[in-house]
Amino acid sequence: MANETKRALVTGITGQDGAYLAQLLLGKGYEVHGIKRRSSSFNTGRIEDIYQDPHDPDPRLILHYGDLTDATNLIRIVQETQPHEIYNLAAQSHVQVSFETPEYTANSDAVGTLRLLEAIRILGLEKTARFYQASTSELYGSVQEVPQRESTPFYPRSPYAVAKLYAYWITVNYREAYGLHASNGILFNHESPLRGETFVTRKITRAAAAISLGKQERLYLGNLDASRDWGHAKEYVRGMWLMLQQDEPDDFVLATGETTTVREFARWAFEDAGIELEFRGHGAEEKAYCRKTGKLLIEIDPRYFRPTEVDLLVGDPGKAHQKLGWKHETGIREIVREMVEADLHLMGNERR
Ligand code: NDP
Ligand code: GDR
Repeated sequence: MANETKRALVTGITGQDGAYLAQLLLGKGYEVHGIKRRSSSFNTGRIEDIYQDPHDPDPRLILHYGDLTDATNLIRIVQETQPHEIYNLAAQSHVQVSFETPEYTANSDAVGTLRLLEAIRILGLEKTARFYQASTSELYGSVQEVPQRESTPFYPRSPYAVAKLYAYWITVNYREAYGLHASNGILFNHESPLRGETFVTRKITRAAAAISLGKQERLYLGNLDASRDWGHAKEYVRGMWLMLQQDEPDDFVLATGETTTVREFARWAFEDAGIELEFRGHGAEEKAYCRKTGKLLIEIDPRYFRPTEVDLLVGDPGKAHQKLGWKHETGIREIVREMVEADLHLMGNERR
């Protein structure tokens, strides 16, 4: 394989992490194959900058239609692309939505991972293809230990997390049973201007930008007390790549080691959009007002409360630091600023 171009297959390439990972791999000279779903509208917005016309003489980014719920399709794509590295990032990734669509979530996130692993085995690629599984800090769920590390017991608290628990263990099982170079990245929340609009960080930064520009009146949120360990997506995809460059497969936590409440995140985002917030009240009655004008800007809508919540996540990235040389660089305050600026810009106005 000395001079052979490395080929990577990325499921979920149209998502936040898929876009950053594809960019990283292309920069390293990889030929990148991505699986995208058929959609009635364009779903490749995040990879527009790196998109290559399939008519190019030597395209380095090649997209294939596919779905994690379709085994024959996955087998065919793996057979056609013969990847050296497979990054399984595709998932129904919204925790709250998983309470509404538990069966679909299990099908894509749990059984979908199995289908991809089976494709590798059926095609006899166990010794040539390396596998990355997008595992999650949601596996820790209800707090068992703080900070959470690789040895912390799992206690999933949503259909999403339970599906990801299966995916985690089937990845470990294929490593142990068939000698596959398969690794789990247990990634804590990571954000960026490419973050999906319904996750809380992006929902807040978009609203802060829109409200400051007079384009939105109010923001409705759920649990403001939830605490998350938020890092930058761009740095986390580098950690994924590093895991597949190791001689031995293993499981790693990627996190910053710091945790922030949703309330604090909102306070900073509005501050960066030029609005100082004042929070008053408690629980479902809590509200946030503009300190200067007294205008009500944030209200609680219990619709966003989850049937079972994950209250506190804070990770210990010590193993990744020691074995992969990976460490986060961007702090949460800087991430908030970058996201708000990007949303102000998107809404047609530079920072005022
Ligand atoms: P996104 O929701 O932004 O992207 C998910 C991707 O999966 C999209 O490309 C989506 O396609 C695709 N997808 C969804 N369902 C299917 C399916 N059935 N078949 C094929 N593709 C599908 O997620 P992120 O980029 O934020 O996360 C990447 C992975 O990492 C996910 O597995 C997520 O669960 C996991 N994770 C994320 C963390 C985070 O903080 N971001 C933390 C820990 C784990 P489409 O664009 O068409 O919707
Ligand atoms: P999470 O991300 O569930 O941690 O999963 P999300 O941003 O959806 O929620 C974080 C916390 O914020 C609280 N919250 C709200 N959440 C949303 N989406 N909308 C709201 O209005 C709102 N108000 C408060 C939530 O209750 C929660 O506590 C993300 C996903 O990327 C997963 O795929 C990934 O595995 C984990 O991060 C690590």
